[in-house]
Amino acid sequence: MSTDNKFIPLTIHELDPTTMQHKASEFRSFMDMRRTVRQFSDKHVPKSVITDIIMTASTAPSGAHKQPWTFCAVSDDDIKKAIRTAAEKEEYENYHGRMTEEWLKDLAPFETDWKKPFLETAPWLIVIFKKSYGLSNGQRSKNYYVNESVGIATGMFITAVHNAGLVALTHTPSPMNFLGKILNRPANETPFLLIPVGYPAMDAKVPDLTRKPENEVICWY
Ligand code: IYR
Repeated sequence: MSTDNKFIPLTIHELDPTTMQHKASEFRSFMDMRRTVRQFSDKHVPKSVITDIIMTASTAPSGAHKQPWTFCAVSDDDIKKAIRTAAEKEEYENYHGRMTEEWLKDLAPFETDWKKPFLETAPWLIVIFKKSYGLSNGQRSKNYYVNESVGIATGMFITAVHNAGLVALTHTPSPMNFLGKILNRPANETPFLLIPVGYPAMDAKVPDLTRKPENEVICWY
């Protein structure tokens, strides 16, 4: 079938099997060192690094290539404070009645609570918004597989943060509608995740976790 669509040759170079195995194993080990961190340093991280990390995330595949995401990068102290205040208000309610006993028990090993100082300490708060539909000059358009697309972009974002030698926290204040208000986002954008990014605090500690082994994660057919 001939169409008027424009296609260009794919540029990717095939690796020899030894190099392939080496790179796959090395990257697995590197990614296995990624940890979610809750104690941040206030050390400066250049805007250009954050730009590269976000634009890496934005290479993610998306439904019909709509790229249905916006990454809001916040370094302004007043906005960070406003986000912290609003998040702590919701989290206080979550930890004092809105979360089930089972949920609180599942969270106990992580020693989280309603206080979120990292929302002011971390040099950058990245608020990822999903675009449930497109909106341009008042015209609505359809987006597809929005949660899948933004979830993949978020995974690539977290990977890019780790690759830059920085740490991140996938934070889920709930409900998150205050983020759209504080950041003055348009009606088609819904907050997806709030991710502080920076250096870990000098004394940062992480829970002693293990990851599931291959036989619990992979089914071969
Ligand atoms: N949103 C709360 C609670 C919380 C929920 C899950 I699931 C976690 O893995 C961690 C925390 C908070 O951010 O504290």
